[in-house]
Amino acid sequence: MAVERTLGIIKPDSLEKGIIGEILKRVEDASLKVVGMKMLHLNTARAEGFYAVHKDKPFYGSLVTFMTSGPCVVMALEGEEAIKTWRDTAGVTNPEEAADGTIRCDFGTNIERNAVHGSDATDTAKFEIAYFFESNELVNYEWV
Ligand code: IDP
Ligand code: MG
Repeated sequence: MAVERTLGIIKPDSLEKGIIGEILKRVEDASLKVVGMKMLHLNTARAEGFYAVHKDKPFYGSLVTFMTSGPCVVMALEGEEAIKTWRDTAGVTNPEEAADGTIRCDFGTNIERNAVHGSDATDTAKFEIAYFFESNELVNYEWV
């Protein structure tokens, strides 16, 4: 196993529900360490750029509208197999299909308003972390 970093987002629907803390608890319970964190209210251009891979999908416009509808929390998360660990903790895209105990099962509203984002691969994690964080905004510390 290898220590990796991944990009997580606590999406605007979660902020509306007042569950930032509940989600951060899931992060740390999954042995994922927050090594970067900031609150942002994405504008259209920044949300479009982040989700550019989906620009030809039918849900792209609605997704961008949702992601710009309110603030979010972006997080760089570090841990063993962080990319898979965070996606497993989040659950599959559609909350109706997400396994019991996952964030999306417990807190997601629908396939669009699904509580959190997680990078899906090494290259996307690198791109997505750099999309929101300068290298000097990422920290190192040890859990003791
Ligand atoms: P992921 O977040 O599980 O990786 P993606 O397929 O990368 O899922 O889609 C990005 C985001 O777009 C999802 O998290 C969700 O918010 C939204 N989304 C995905 N599929 C649909 C859909 O079929 N309808 C509406 N929104 C969708
Ligand atoms: Mg994805």
